[in-house]
Amino acid sequence: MAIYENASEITVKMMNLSDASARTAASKSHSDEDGTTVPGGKLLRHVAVSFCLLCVLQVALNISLRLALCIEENYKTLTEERDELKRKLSNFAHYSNQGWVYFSSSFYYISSIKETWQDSRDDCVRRGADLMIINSEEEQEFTRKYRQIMWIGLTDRETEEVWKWVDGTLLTTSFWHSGEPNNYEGTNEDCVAVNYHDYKNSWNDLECVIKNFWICEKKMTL
Ligand SMILES: [Ca+2]
Ligand SMILES: [Ca+2]
Ligand SMILES: [Ca+2]
Repeated sequence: MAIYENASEITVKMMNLSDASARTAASKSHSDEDGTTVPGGKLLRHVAVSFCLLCVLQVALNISLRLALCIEENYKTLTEERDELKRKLSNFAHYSNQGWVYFSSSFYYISSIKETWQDSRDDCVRRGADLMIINSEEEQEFTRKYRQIMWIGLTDRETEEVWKWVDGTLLTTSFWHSGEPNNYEGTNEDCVAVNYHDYKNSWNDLECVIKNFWICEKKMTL
C-alpha cells in the first residue's frame, strides 16, 4: 500500500511539473512576442530622440546665426559712428585751428579784410561754409558783439524786396534797423550787412559792390 501511495504522489508531482513546464512555455512564448516588438520600439525611440536633437540643433544654429548677424550689424554701426565722430572731431580741430569761433551749433569766421558781398561769399564757400544765416535772436546778438559792419548771407538780388538767405530759404524772422531796407536815395541796395550794432535791430541793405568785413557760418554738431 505504501508503494501505491508513493506512486500516486509521484504521479501528482509529475502532473505539477508538467503544468509548470506548460506555464513556462507559455511565458516564454509571450516573451518571444515581446521580443519581436521591443527592437521596433527602440528604433522608434531612437528616431524620435534623433529628431528632437536635430530640432534643438536647428534652433541653436538659428540663434547663433542671428547673434552673429546682430553682432556684425552692431559692429558695422559702431564703426560708422566712430568714423563719423572722428570726421567731426577732425573738422572741429580744423576750424578751431583756423581761428573760427564755435557758438550755438555753428562755427563762425569773421574776416580781417573787406570785400564786396559776392567776393565775401566766395571766400566763405572756399572755406567749406557760406555767409552767415541768422536763424535766431541768439545769433543776431552774437553778431553785435563784434561791433563791425559785416556782410551776412541775405540778398534780394534775384527779385527786388524778396529777401532770401544764401541757402535759398525766404526771410521769416528779421532784424531790420528802423527805416531799412530802403534802397537808400534810389540806389540798388540788394545785400545785407549787420550795421547798427548798438541796436538789437541792426540790419541794413547796402549796395553789393561796397566792401565790408564779412561773417561766414559753418553748421556743425557733435
Ligand atoms: Ca545760422
Ligand atoms: Ca534791394
Ligand atoms: Ca539801406
